[in-house]
Amino acid sequence: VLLLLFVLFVLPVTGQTGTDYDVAAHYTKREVDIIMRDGIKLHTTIYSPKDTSKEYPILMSRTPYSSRPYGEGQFRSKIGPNEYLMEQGNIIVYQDVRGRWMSEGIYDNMRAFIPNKSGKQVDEASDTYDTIEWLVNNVANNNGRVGVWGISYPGFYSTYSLLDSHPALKAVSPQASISDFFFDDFHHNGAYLLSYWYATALFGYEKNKPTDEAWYEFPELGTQDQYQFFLDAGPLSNLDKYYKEDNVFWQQLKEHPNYDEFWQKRGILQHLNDVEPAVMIVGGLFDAEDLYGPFNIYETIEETSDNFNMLVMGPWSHGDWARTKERQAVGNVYFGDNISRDYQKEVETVFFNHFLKGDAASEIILPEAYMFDTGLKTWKSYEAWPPKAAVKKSMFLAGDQDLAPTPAAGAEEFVSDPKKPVPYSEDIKVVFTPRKYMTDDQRFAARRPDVLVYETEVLEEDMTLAGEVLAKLNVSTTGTAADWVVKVIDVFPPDAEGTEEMQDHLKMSNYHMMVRSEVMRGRFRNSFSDPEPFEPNKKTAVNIKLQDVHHTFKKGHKLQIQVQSTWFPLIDLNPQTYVDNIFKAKESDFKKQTHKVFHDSEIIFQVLE
Ligand code: PG9
Repeated sequence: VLLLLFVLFVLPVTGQTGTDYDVAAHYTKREVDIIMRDGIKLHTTIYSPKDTSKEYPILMSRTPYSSRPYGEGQFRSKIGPNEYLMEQGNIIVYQDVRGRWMSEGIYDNMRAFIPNKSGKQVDEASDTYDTIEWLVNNVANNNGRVGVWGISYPGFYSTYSLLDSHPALKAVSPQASISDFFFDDFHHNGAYLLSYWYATALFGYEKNKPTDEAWYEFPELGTQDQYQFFLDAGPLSNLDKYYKEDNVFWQQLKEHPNYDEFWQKRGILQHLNDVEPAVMIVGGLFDAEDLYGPFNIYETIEETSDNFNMLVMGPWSHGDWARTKERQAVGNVYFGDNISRDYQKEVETVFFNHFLKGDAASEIILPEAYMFDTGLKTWKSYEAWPPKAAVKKSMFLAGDQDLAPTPAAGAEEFVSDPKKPVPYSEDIKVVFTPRKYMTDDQRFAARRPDVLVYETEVLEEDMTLAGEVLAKLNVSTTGTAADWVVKVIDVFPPDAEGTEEMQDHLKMSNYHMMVRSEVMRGRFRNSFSDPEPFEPNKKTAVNIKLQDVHHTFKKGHKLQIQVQSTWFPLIDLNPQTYVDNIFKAKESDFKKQTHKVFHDSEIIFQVLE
């Protein structure tokens, strides 16, 4: 069962999918334990090209998901960032981060960076520095230049490598990188992602010795129906029985419901100053796990550093770009063929070759921002992101079904019932993390009385959104607490057809494609660290910044906004009466309330003229 869970839930996260490249024929494998400055040994697997007539850069990925398999002669099914880099020949290194799998030490989720370390003080930056120092001095045929890459948590360790970076580190590609667990993965704007509850099993338990056997257990829920399971479970405290006391991360999540020092010190954006290595940030525009990270890491480095820094955002879900499948689709929506392979060959390989093998001072043939238009289904290059030509355009939630250029008086209202929450998808199964809902058809939601719908007339010409979407809601509630969810939707025309490539030949007639979505837990509307209740029935401003989009709404389509207050079980239920800590709310705290959204609520788009 554990192996099945690992294959089903964790393997896809790391992008390690099968490949027909014969690794053993071209690489020798060596496993070493590298000693860090505090004496802890980190287990490191080194794949060196068998052709020793040349020198090669070192490409490293540091991971909490295991640098397995172990044992002589065994090779990972896919050892490199992509097959082109494997075929060219690079020294490829994987390392179990401190406290995971075969490495020693104690694990700490999103371990906080320690500025100005001294003596035996350690963090992921010092572990990376010490590892690179050992590699460049002990691995044969290396050319003295090192690259780091990684997807998701390995993306976070890639970003971390930029801090107090080793002089041999020349190119880093943080991909789907976590930047802050209060906005990536486990929370979105303070709302706890209940759909991640399962993942605390993977990251909550301490192992007591280096091991290549899973030491954690996923809870056995007895059903695949995740919506019903969590609805029946009720308050979050009822979930404790599935996790033993020693699930450290589950305890930490419950004890830190606000953006307090526990989360703040683990955020990495605050430390991204004067970055020296070249950086290529990669992410998926439909990445349900880490979308905040890529955009904010790119933007922070742009603001604080003069290094080469580029952004690549494609039509991908979490980690899609590392796979070798031909047909690229997210959920029901098909985007084209060979998109990932073309990116791997023409972007990722070019980036690493330029800075690790070529003349780094020469002009690189890559744009500042390489962005996929998820409406036109084509790539575009920009000199800046967001593009300088983007201009603000306001629309207002001006009435029933009316997304208008001007506000109106009055408000729309709906009853929000925690006992009948809005599903986040029509296909909710027990998953390690939510992954495929980001382009789902939202018609099911549009037809619910507790989802407010506003849309434009049929567009008479294409409209391209390029950049953030800011929802400036004016709301009220009969209660004292509420969550607010805003969804941006591309409504396809009645005659839209599915594509031949779509095996299910799904007709896209009237398809309500979700383009972007975000939640704001209302208590955090003025501060993530100092939450406050709503005053019943008082008109209150709630601003929600939705992550950037790059989407052309084509002529004949409509742009639709949906507003709702539950999004289950993607996020946990809000009791809708104010309690200090929702993780400790009681059954009696959960109450049906009537919410209002006023017609002067504004949605500010960035439109490419
Ligand atoms: N960011 C992803 C994740 C982190 C922690 C728990 C579950 C998922 C990832 O590393 O894939």
